Amino acid sequence: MFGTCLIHPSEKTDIPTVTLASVDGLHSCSIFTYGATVISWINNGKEKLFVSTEAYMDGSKAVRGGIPLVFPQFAQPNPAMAQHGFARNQIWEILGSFSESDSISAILRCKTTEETRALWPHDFCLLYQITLSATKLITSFAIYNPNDNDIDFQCLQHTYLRIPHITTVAVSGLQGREFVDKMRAMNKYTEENDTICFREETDRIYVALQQSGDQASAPSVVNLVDAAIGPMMKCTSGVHRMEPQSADVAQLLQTALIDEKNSNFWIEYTGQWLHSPIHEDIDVVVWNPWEAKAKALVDLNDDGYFDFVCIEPGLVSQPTKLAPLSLLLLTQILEVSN
Ligand code: TA6
Repeated sequence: MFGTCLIHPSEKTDIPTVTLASVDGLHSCSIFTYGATVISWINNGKEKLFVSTEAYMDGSKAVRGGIPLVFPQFAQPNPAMAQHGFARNQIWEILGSFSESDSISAILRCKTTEETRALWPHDFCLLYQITLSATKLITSFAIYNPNDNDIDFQCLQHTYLRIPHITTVAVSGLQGREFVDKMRAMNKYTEENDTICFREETDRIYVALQQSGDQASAPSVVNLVDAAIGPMMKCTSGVHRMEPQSADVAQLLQTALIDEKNSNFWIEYTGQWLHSPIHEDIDVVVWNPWEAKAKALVDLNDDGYFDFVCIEPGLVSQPTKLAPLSLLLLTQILEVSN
């Protein structure tokens, strides 16, 4: 057996936390059910994610760090809804966990509430599968559309990667992509460099490479490298879209994903997709707040910007449309390079 799953109270609130841990004690991952926020990923005894020392961990505010989930909006196109939407502020339910020979997974779910409907007048079902293994953390964020009509939304995994120092790391793998630069009036540019270094506030949306025809595009592969350590983390991400193959599958999907609390169907229905090649490329946001913005953020310690870079896979450069009874899966594979 690779690992175990434990549900326990959190440090500063009774809102539960799920902790996946390898039986050898070397690897673990903790998911605060407030926002289904991964707040820790320890690989070979070393923490790989950044959480601010000033982060609110009592369920009163989205966690500053870890992997907050963004849905149904990125930034604040709808000013009546919180920046980055409401998914990271809901308490998610724990559907279950399952163990494979080389990994342990947990599955959480978030469904429509009165509060969300007042903010966004559509039904939805979000599912989140977190898989811990000896070399990887795989986070699969699924959006299911139970409505009779299409829904349009943005979604993203806002991943804060822990680093030795912001001036010694570089991000590679985005050369040739167009990006929207939030620091230059949202103007569009093309990335000329094979590595991106950080010397000022950086806030860019690198846009997914468009599929040509029905040619599936490759997933995004971004590498985080440190001048002293060398390659640190390989971040692979992409999208699967699943339309129900038939009416009875649609009914089964509707019942299982919305009405039942067990995770078995989710595992069976999506299991084959989770391990299949990723079909579609994805946007990647790269962010570091630098000094001034770090000082302005109440839940980020002033020098916290030295210690992280955000590499955030999502569908944010334009709203994504999802047909009725269909499911979109946004998968992030974080693989430790050393
Ligand atoms: O993903 C980058 C970004 O959109 C930045 O513009 C910055 O606002 C960051 O997200 C953090 O947003 P938050 O709402 O968590 O403070």
